[in-house]
Amino acid sequence: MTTRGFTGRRPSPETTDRIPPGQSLTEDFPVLSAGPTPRVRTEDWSFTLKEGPKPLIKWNWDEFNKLPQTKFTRDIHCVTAWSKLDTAWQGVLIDDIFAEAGLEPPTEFMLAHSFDGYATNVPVRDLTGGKAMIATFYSGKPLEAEHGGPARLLVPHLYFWKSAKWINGLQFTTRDEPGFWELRGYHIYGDPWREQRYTGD
Ligand SMILES: Nc1nc2c(c(=O)[nH]1)N[C@H]1C(S)=C(S)[C@@H](COP(=O)(O)O)O[C@H]1N2
Ligand SMILES: [Mo]
Repeated sequence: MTTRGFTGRRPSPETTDRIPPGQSLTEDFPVLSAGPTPRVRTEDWSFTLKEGPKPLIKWNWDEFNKLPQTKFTRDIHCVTAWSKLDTAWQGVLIDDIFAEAGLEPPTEFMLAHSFDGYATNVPVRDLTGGKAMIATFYSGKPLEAEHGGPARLLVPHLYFWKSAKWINGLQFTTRDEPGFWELRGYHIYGDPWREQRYTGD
């Protein structure tokens, strides 16, 4: 049997390779938030790097947007079982944030913090090496509030709950401290290729 002339919506073998176990492709972009969408005005926005309780450096919106910009096209995978291919983002790499701050990571773990009180933990090595950014544009347009605008963390190789929307800072922690969903049964790390959905997976 041949599938050469097949013109339906079945994913190509190449696409199938990009969908982690238990996931299905979606064309639209679902919105998932634990609470109501905070409306953060850019004049009220700031981003603070902290080591434990100690602030290291803080940028306002205008200062932050002068940092080097990077474009980034990646597949994203939500723990509610949808995956979306080739999503296009623009923002500031975490590498460039650390470089601008003139720091070497003092610990191995971070917590991302957001304006809605949300938090999520990510190892530093998953944020560096070009793997993650603070995104301010999606698909060529300023990031919409529902998807975390004005700025969200984007860590596309982990389940999407790690990509904190409405981010206002990153905090170095000495231990891998669970965030909002990790305290409520989600996996501490969240690798979609190993199906690390829930604690103990
Ligand atoms: N601040 C904040 N970030 C968040 C959330 C949230 O409730 N608050 N939800 C997370 C979850 S569970 C998912 S799946 C993604 C959803 O992002 P989206 O709404 O852009 O699809 O955002 C993550 N980031
Ligand atoms: Mo989610």
